[in-house]
Amino acid sequence: MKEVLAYPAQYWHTMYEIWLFISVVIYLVVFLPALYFLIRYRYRRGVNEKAQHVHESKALEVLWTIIPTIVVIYLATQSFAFYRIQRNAPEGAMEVKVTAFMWGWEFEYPNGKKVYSFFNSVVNPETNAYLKPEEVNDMFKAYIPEDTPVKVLLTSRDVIHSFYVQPAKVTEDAVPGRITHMWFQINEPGNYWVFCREYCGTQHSRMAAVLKVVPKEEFNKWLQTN
Ligand SMILES: [Cu+2]
Repeated sequence: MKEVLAYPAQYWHTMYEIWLFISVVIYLVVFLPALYFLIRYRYRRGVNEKAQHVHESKALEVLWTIIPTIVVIYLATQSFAFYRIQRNAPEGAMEVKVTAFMWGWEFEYPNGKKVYSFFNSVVNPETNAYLKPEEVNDMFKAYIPEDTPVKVLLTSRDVIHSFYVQPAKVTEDAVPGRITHMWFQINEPGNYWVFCREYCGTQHSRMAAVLKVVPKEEFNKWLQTN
């Protein structure tokens, strides 16, 4: 296994860890003193009969205004930085045009080669149950070179669909009459699902495709064949 399976999933993963860490720290900073005060100043007959009335602490108020502000600004800017990275494909990314239709996907590669995946190419014709991605016939698979950023130019032939690359944890709407874009990169060879993520009619639940990630030489060889 490579260290990073896919982008931009890795950014969400990092972001998740940052938020988790900060949340846990805030939780402890709030909860532990609260627990301490709860016990320390609990009601005891004859000892702690009345609550104390404390008026104003400038230092404390400044502190608990400034620290959360810094934390929030950090989370916002860090999230926005990751958002920008995942919105803009790295330079030199391979461009693939993807056209969604009821119900399937068309992939067009830079040299004009096309691959079609239909709703009935991802299921077992007898049971109508989903196949495993590696069981899908290779002729319906969109080959993708490993370790390579892929920029997807996306549109639709009929209604709104959404192109969801599962391992990369990224999705983008495919809108008729418009071209939208997204990018992803998968580092580990294998078979990965793409699903439609916008309800689009009867076969929406089977509107899937398989990305077959292969080493670059194998991809180039495949690209040259019809
Ligand atoms: Cu769809």
